[in-house]
Amino acid sequence: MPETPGDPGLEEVGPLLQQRLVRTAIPGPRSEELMARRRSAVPAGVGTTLPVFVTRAAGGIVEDVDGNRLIDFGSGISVTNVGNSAPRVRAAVAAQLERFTHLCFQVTPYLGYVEVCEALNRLTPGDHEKRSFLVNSGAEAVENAVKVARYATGRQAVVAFDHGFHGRTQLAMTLTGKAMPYKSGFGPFAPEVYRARYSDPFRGQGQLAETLGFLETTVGAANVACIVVEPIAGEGGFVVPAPGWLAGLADWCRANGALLVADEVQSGFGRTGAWYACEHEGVVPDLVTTAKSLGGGLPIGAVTGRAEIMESVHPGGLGGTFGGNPLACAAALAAIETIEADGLLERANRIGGVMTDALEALARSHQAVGDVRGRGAMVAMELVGTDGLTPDKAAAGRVAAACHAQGLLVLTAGTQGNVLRLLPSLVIPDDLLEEGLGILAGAVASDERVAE
Ligand code: PLZ
Repeated sequence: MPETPGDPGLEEVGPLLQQRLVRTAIPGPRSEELMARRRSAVPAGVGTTLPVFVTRAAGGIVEDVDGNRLIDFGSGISVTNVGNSAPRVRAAVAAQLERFTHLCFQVTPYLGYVEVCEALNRLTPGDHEKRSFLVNSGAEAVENAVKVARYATGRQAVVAFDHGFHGRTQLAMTLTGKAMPYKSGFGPFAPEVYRARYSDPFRGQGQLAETLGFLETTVGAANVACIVVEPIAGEGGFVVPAPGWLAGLADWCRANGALLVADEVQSGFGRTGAWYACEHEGVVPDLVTTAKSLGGGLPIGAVTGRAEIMESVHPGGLGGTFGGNPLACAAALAAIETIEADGLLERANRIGGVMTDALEALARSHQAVGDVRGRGAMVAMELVGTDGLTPDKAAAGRVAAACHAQGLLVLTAGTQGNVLRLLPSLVIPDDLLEEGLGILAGAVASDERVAE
């Protein structure tokens, strides 16, 4: 246990030494060998951000087969907010493993599933009566939220946004706003999906009036079942909408009998220093999707919504074989307890403050950093050309590669691929956070020298 809340000690993250170590080229020879095996067994369509094979991971470190220890600023795309070796999660899963691995909640219920739903009903925004049900992934959560919204409203049109990412299944892919690599060649897409402009203050796009005008004119207010929106666009580049935009959508939905679905798969579950990113805007959505960090590393997703909306669906209309798997439920309850007992929301804000200060300092000294944005521990910078606006995807790729070579795992993002996003676990030790930010700053500085 950490001695002070939000200040995890090394004991808490297990025996894996919380120190960066670069012993070989990255990837090293063993990883190269395993990558060759991967290439013969797994299609290239499943991408690889950093081709190192991992043996252990905890706190702020991933250790690879060549003995390198990398600082992890990705946390499995914000899945391991509580760390990828959280003691409570490990213990809860081990205990559940002794009892049973699976029953199927629709066949015979078990308490863990109900407890996760009770917790989500408590933690999601709004104090109205709610219901939740559990699925296996973010995409499945989004698909189900739309199913429920269509059923409850008796309407078909679904509105999504550019910069949006909602998953890789048919409907979730259709809702996603970026062709390559997510949609190109994978059509036809699901019908009755309309795409509006997302609010992007840096580029001055997507004013509320424009978005609402689109809903009224192009879609038709009476046709809209739901608006599916990320409170902060995740894969789209951590775009934080202009203040009031999200609330404007919520008001419009309420006035027009449509439902607001907040896709909090990436932004939720403590990442932004609140349980849900909507809270920063005082917005209470009708339906909320949760996945990623909900399971403390195990696969689980959820749809939470107003009781009257969720109860509209007939018995048997919702579910799935694996949804709310007992091990994943045990992990989720332990992840919730960890966030609450260890003060990880406060820790997300502290981490976010450190990251934002570092990136803003970089933006002041390097013209290539066009924008720094985010909330809590969900922070990104956009790399741009000499005009301060044109997206520079190549620069983002070079900076990420330079970080990887020095043992810092960073992720890119952005509709134009020019964003570097920081998503460390909320239990990353302070010194690793600082060290990683130093490596990133060095990579931006040397890249600018190359570019000149
Ligand atoms: N909604 C907001 O961020 C997943 C995608 C990684 P699944 N984001 C990471 C990739 O390249 O596929 C995501 C998200 C938001 C939905 C999803 C989908 O969640 O658990 O990947 O299905």
